Amino acid sequence: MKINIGSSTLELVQGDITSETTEAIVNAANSSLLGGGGVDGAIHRAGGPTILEECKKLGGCPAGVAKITTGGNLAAKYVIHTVGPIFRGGDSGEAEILRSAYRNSLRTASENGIRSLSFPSISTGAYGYPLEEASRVALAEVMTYLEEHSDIDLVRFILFGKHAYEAYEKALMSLSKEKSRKV
Ligand code: AR6
Repeated sequence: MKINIGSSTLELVQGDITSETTEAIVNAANSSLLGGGGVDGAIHRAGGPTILEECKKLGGCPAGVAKITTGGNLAAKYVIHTVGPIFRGGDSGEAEILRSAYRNSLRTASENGIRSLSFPSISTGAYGYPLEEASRVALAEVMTYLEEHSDIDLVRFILFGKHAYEAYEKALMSLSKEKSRKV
């Protein structure tokens, strides 16, 4: 599924983010930035040891913040590492931290002249954020950023499996409807 926001495109794809050809891919890391499981493990395995070498020099990354390294052996030129919230029921500021992880990743892309980037579904694996809620937060934040900034041409969400893809598709359809009603 694909929608246009101003001159930018927002696209949902089912797949593996390590084979993405956008200029940057976003990693759902942990605060140490020293690797882990899930999408983080997959990115470090596919990208090779130079990504970890660069991460070691970054001094970690608090939840909601984003940092950048090169892409090592990946097709993507850069990896933007961000850290989502650990879900603790929803009343501990998780949504704001998740919004800020997306916003700061997009800002990092803009600051580095990156015009296309791909996101995984941050926090919805090991960190336990329910997919239905996380997909709305993620898409709403990216849509707002693209409405306000024209420097990024393409944002893709790479959803790992049918269940994640369908959750994002449902959220995007409902958010697009809500926006068109407001216009
Ligand atoms: N491509 C795209 N998405 C993927 C891939 C892949 N290759 N592999 C997994 N996913 P998670 P989190 C999806 O656990 O919840 C790590 O250990 C996965 O199905 O990777 O933010 C870090 O080091 C899920 O939908 O990240 C942290 O300690 C989504 O990516 C912790 O996990 C996120 O799942 C971060 O947890």
